Amino acid sequence: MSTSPRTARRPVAITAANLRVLLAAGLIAVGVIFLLAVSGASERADAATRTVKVGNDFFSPTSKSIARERSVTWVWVGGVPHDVVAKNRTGKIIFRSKITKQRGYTYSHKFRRSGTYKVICSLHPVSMRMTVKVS
Ligand SMILES: [Cu+2]
Repeated sequence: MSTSPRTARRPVAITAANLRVLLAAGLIAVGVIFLLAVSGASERADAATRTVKVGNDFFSPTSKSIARERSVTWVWVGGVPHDVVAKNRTGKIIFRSKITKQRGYTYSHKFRRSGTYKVICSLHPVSMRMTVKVS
């Protein structure tokens, strides 16, 4: 009885049909990569518009409008100690960063509820005030 197992695989012949399948797969891969790149770029652009500078002694800009479930990122640029604090009407702290003078330090807060948030620096509460409007 001849039961020689076929261990060697036959090489796949390069036919026109196989080339079409390869070409289609390649095009799909290129398309997916392109879409990922585009969505990544728009995410970054969107994030850039939600950045606030923490300077001496100012926030810039002093007003920000965003959608719910979005974050605002404060970036320290001044080199003098500041913080970022938001309180509600009753004075309860909603969020607060640490006090730091470190340039390049960032603090982000994700806004889950719509409303108008008053943000201050607790060290310079008169000159450093801003508003985040969440819709
Ligand atoms: Cu300050």
